[in-house]
Amino acid sequence: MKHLGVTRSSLQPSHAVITPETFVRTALAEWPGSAVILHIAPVMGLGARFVQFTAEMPVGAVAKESPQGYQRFVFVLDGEVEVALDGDRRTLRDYDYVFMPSGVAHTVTAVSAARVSVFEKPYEARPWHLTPRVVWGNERDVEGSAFEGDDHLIARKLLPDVPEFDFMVSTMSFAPGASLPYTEIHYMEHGLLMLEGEGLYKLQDTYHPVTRGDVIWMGAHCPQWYAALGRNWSKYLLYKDMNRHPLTVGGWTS
Ligand code: UGY
Ligand code: MN
Repeated sequence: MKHLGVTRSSLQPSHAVITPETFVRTALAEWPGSAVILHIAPVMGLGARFVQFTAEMPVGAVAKESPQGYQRFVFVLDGEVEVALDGDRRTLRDYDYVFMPSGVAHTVTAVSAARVSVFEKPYEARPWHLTPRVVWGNERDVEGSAFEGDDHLIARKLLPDVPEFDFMVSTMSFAPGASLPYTEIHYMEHGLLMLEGEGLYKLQDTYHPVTRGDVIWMGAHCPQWYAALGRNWSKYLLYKDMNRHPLTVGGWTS
């Protein structure tokens, strides 16, 4: 796909498909020694209000919390990392994850060469809510539910679905041939990483073939629909902001 600059990557006002042949590795001070592929960030200028990146960590690399104390969600793709926070120290591997609220000092240390998928977001506090708590889990231990009644389309919520949390990370698993029941349009935005399988993502007016390793950003109100192709189930990791009034998201007030 690299031949003559050909790529499936596509950046549009309402969405972006970002595929591995266009990934550029960079360095971040909080991730010394790791190669960071910054997929989605407000600097895109398209309205994204969160950050999604992949960190490729050599053995022994140690990452610190994000600069402004943003909330952070870490999902292990390959290898093993040790996460230390609040006197707790846990080894995470294969589809293990941890959510750390704003201001929780922590380190992420690569016990072996590891790849992690990370989402970060400033917390949108509400005076009447408690702040969210630390959450540990493994995607495979999370009970799935049939999405809108379709048992060939399984949704797993990796975080508590309560108002203290201002974003959700979930996985959506599709049997070959299964699809979202209709084209969704909603004010919440998405960050997506294809974990398994392949299919067609319809974004706005374009059908994009997508496969494992691809990243998608869907802005607010981007029309979105997915259908799984191939012979195996496909699965994606999905960030979505939630539980906040649209006139206050991103710090806007009316
Ligand atoms: O719930 C959702 O917003 C989800 N079904 N969207 C998506 O998969 N693009
Ligand atoms: Mn959606």
